[in-house]
Amino acid sequence: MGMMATGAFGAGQDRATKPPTLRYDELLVAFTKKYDTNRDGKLDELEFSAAVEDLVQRALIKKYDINRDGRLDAKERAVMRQEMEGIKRAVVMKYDANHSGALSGQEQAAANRDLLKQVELALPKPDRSGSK
Ligand SMILES: [Ca+2]
Ligand SMILES: [Ca+2]
Repeated sequence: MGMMATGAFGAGQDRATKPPTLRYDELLVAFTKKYDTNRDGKLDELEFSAAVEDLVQRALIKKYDINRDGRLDAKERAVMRQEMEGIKRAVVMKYDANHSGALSGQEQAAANRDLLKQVELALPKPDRSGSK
């Protein structure tokens, strides 16, 4: 579906400077830390959904912010909404296991999980040649 752009994690500040080179596991730790709202050291379903939502949000702004002012105005939103409708329909069709026409919590969770997988795939691979 191609909406998860690389660099979704680093969106925002430091656009001009070169992206910080984080190690993969450090990235995951930072990711968990950032979205672990109840501070139990791991991401539960709710925190995970919020994390995915945030990442998607950043990716969307990156993708649809045509005039690059950092936010989506009505026109940019309209373009986004149109495309999102199509994506949403495709996602529902794909993950709607019980064919209810909508995603239940469980189906949504499966969709989110796949989404995060895509994010991970977009990230630089962990360096296996290095020793530790
Ligand atoms: Ca937690
Ligand atoms: Ca804009």
